[in-house]
Amino acid sequence: MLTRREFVLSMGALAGASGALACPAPLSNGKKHAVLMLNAACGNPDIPNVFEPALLHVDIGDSVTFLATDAGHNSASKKGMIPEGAAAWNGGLDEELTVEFTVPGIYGHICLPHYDWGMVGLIVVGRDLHNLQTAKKIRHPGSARKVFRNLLKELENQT
Ligand SMILES: [Cu+2]
Repeated sequence: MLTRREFVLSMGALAGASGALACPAPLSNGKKHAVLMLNAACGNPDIPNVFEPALLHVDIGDSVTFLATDAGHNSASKKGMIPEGAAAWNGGLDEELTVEFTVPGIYGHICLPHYDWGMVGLIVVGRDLHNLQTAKKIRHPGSARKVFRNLLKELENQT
């Protein structure tokens, strides 16, 4: 069992050693998960500004650390796209933020500087899709519309 610090260090080393363009190994360690904030998609440099993974399933009570692998990104929950009763979050630029997920459901999150570019992601807690229809109704600017639509479609296809 790794401590949180060791876990984050290993995640950072992993991302650093392989470079932003390589696909990292699964970024989960038991109840702890990591999402990389990247300037370009893993394995596809033509897609700029991404969360990796963009769609992540975790169990109730798990935590997710958003790692500032590349500079200039943040993670913030998207209003209307988190379950009722869940706490919103809004990380600072380049902040390594850890969020604990105790309320089951779908969580949409965005990078504020690159929201228009489609730097968005979904975290699903406890395989619970009760707020799927609510989340689908939220409107988004620019490329975020398409990326969220594709992620939500991918999620629906998994079930
Ligand atoms: Cu960004």
